[in-house]
Amino acid sequence: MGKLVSMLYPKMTATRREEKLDGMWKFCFDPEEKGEQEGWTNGLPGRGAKAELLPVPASFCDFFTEKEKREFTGDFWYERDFFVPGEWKGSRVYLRFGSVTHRAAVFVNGRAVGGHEGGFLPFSLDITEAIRYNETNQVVVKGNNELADDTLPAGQTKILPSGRKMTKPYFDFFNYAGIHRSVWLVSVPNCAIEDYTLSYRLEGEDAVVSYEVEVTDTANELTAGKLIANKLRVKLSVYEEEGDLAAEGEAFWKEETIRKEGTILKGELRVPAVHLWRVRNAYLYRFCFRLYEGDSLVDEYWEDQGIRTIEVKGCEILLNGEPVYLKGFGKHEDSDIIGKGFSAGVMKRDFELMKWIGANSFRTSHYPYSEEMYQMADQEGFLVIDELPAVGFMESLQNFDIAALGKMVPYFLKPTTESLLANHLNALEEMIKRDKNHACVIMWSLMNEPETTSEAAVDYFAKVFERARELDVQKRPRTFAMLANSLPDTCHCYSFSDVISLNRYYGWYIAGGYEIEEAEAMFRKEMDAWAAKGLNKPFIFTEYGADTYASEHKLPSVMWSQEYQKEYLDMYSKVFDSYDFVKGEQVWNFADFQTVEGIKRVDGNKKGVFTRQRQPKDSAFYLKERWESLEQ
Ligand code: GCB
Repeated sequence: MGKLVSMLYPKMTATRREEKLDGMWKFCFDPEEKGEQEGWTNGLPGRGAKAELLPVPASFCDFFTEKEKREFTGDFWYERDFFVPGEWKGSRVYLRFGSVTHRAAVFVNGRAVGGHEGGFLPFSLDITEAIRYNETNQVVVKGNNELADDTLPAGQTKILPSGRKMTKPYFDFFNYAGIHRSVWLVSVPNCAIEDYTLSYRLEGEDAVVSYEVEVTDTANELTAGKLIANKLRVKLSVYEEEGDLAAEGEAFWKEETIRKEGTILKGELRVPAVHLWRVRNAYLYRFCFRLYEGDSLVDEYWEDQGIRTIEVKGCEILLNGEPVYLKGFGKHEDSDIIGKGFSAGVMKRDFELMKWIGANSFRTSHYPYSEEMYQMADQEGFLVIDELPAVGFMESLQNFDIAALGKMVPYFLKPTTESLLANHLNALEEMIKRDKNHACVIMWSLMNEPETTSEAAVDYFAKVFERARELDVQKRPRTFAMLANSLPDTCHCYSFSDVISLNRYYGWYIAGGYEIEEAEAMFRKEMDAWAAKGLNKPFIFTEYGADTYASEHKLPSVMWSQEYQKEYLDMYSKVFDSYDFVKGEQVWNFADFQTVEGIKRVDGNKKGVFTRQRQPKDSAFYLKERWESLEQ
């Protein structure tokens, strides 16, 4: 396996080059797992017109008309050629995958160059030793989409009588797979900026920016002595949106700091009369880091970032010291034909709809989204709850048979718990490393609806929550989305959350339809019980919603009709407005989305306020009115 390297988003700068390898790739299913044996690492079967071609980025599932292809579970392979310019000789060359779901092994010119576990975060592989310059090279990706008790997300792989594998997710979205995000060929100097971290403090009209820059040298080990001897220094220039220089700082490595911090350099600079990044009113500075050796430029990297602070104080969520109220959605990366593949067009439409409806936030349920989503949220001033793919830690939730038989094993007592935790902590580290500098990211959601009613969960939670605090320099609030049975008197884990996030379905899964008045009473009873605890923490609703068929109108309402969705949402609005510690409402879901087939789902989950084609249901107009009348 190759070394996992920098998470920085690929960029052309004075010292860096990138080329997107998106487009049509060769593709092959491998149900018999014979790829390696048959030499597919050197190229897939079917040359020229005999090759099967598939677009990247996209899920492979919905292109096909055969069910065994759509539902395919197991190994699948991609291949394409790429050209490496001769001018890149002397620098490091990487392949950078935005995501391959759920795991990948990568081969360049037949040579194994590394891989990655986890389908929703990027990875870069150093391929310098495997490439030929000024020639065509070949990349082959062996993907796999099987789920297990210790994968993120969690599920099972079942073997059908035909010997075919089938996915049984413990979660409620289709197990789309493939190369879901862009692939890049990247060239970076040997001695390079590996990573940087920003945090902010407001002082009167100014902002004090604390920065850390990590430098690596892949050709020579970078020792403290060398850093000083080579006269390495980093200059940080911060530019206004109009291009004027707002602030500048320069830092050298000094004996004392190096002994303490290794090759990480820390510095501070002051941005006078700062333009703060505000909700739905963003301002982005360009942060440009330049690494010099003496007077010559060694590396340059820049990104546009918003300056803001985020904290929780008592029952308030404070952005730049001012309270915010979250209005928005739990979303999915999901659309027709391309499944979970990234599409800039779908992303743009989603932001336009969220702006139209008066939303100011969303949760990346139930996994970290493509990096472009966070860039756009930074730009548009949306608040993002960034969620790990830690979903399905409650086997019985989707596995109704097991639940019915009462064979529920506390999830965190399973023999797989240790490896689950290892995968979880790994994804946590990758997510925070990737997303830590985004102004839009105001909270980490570390799990969705885990099992919290047994004591065994406590130790697991402690490890995940502590690690998140350790890793995030900005110390953003941490949370997890709580399932219906995680109640004030049953949940052992809510105290880990800085913000209490509830997923609630009173009036849908519990007491739906004409019983909605009973649902409301039960809901209020729960809220009263939380109030009685006096937690002095903000509460937000990360899910509430009712399945609604876009074609169904009925007076009086029935469940599944557009009328009922509005009545349901209105009942929730009234309850939210009765408790002053409620600081946010995110409806489940932004749009209808694909799930596994089953008796509870009609070609997917229909709780969308918009259809899967991104057109409004009636409830969209209800929410627009409410959200436009509420303060931020
Ligand atoms: C939940 C889950 C979400 C489901 C939703 C539903 O609690 O977090 O993944 O899609 O309920 O519609 O049942």
